Amino acid sequence: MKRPDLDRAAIAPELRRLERRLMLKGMVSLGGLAMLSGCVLDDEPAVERALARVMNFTDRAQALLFSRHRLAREFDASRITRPFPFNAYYGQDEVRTVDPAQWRLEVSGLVTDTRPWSLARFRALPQKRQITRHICVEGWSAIGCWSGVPLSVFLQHVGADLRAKYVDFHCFDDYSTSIDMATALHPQTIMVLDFDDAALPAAYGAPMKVRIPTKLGYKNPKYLAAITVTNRFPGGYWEDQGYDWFGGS
Ligand SMILES: Nc1nc2c(c(=O)[nH]1)N[C@H]1C(S)=C(S)[C@@H](COP(=O)(O)O)O[C@H]1N2
Ligand SMILES: [Mo]
Repeated sequence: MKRPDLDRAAIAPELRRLERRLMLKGMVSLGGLAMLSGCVLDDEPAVERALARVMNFTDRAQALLFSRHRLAREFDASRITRPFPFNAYYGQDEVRTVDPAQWRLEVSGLVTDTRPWSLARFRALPQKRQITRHICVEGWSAIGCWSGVPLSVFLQHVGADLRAKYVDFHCFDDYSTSIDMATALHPQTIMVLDFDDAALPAAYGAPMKVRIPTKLGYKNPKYLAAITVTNRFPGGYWEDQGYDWFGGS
């Protein structure tokens, strides 16, 4: 393969910043990206386009490798990390709370029933419990115990079009993320009400978070407020800033 040009002398300072960003994310150098994408990278938009092409390719590869029947590893209770770490795009002193009795989950998009859901309605459904490892791209992981309603059960209740491509999550701390339908239907993807066998604490996403042990930490939304089933690519808070969209763990 002919190595595409990368004229380092012509690289503007913005590109150097971008290259640092790529390296920090443990991805590739600009030269590596030029090789992978077969593009000439002479300005920032060209680099962004090339990066998008490579990430798009790895997302498709990850989606092909993903199996609804391959389970994330589960652990013995003795392995639970205590205290469990807190993380968000802000500090723990800024955690937002809502009255659990007033909270409702908004439902929209490709569903037949858009009535909002109360916590009581989720409590009335059968719950699943898991002890799994949460992996954050910032370089830490922790094992926790979560229980709740499988997302697949909820999607069936609201008459979701299960052939739709995406499930989009919005949170009341202005966070968002989205997943592919195969992951939404995965048996370990659950709408969490309890952490460590007690009501989910504020720090970890009260009153409801979605636990997806087959995905990296940033794809596990806390403080859930709204769910949309859609065919339009939804992105997310970190994904829109360059984190990998598929984000498999
Ligand atoms: N609503 C909301 N969900 C979020 C985040 C956030 O800032 N807001 N951060 C994500 C990231 S990067 C991580 S690592 C986990 C942290 O979850 P924890 O506090 O239970 O460890 O939440 C994810 N979900
Ligand atoms: Mo994270």
